[in-house]
Amino acid sequence: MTLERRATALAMVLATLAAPGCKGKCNNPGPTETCRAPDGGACFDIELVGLWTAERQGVAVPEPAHFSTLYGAVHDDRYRIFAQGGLASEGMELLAEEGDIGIVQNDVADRLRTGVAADEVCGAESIDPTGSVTTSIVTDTDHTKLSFASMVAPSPDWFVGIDGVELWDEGQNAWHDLIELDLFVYDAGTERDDVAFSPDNDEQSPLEPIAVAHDRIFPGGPAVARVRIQRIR
Ligand SMILES: [Ca+2]
Ligand SMILES: [Ca+2]
Repeated sequence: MTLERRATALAMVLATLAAPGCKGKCNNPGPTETCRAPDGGACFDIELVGLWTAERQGVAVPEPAHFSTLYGAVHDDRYRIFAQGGLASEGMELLAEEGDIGIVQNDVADRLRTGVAADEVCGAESIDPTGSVTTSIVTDTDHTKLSFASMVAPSPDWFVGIDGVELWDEGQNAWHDLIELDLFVYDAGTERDDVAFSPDNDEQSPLEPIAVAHDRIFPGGPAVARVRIQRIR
């Protein structure tokens, strides 16, 4: 790393540390006691719970199974982390194949700067198959959609995630207090699945649309994880 790069990296770290409220920091999940929502805004805890066992799924759990860094954003309708039926972005390809959030995180940083996103979702680096992680977000009424993704690892290009779940209850004209969702496995359509639970497959060429692949991977199996989105403030 050059000195210049090091200085830039340090500036980014300091900018993160200086962030106000309960703005999530990567790999630093935690409670939201200190979260201060803006007027009309809200703070939410986001808990991902792994439910991945051989008993539930009827398929042996590979070694070393985990869910990769939980990453995403709370945003307005100008952002999508992924779309079922659409092609994966470069960032989603990297996240789904390697568990690497780098490109998606840079994209979210741009969205934070330009007002498209209000906060990032950033959980632990690795979540055990039956482990859990809790992270928090703060948002306002201009940014009511929640999206995130996490690689199902090891795998070719499989992930769990949500795409623009609405945190604002239009009917009640209020924030939702609690949303719980079952998570099923998506295929990002970027790597072939010739060897299941292996990262060493050929590229998918041409790319295929993102699709739910849960029943192919875990025939008849229930959700592999669950997310609990709870309003704190
Ligand atoms: Ca695939
Ligand atoms: Ca690829």
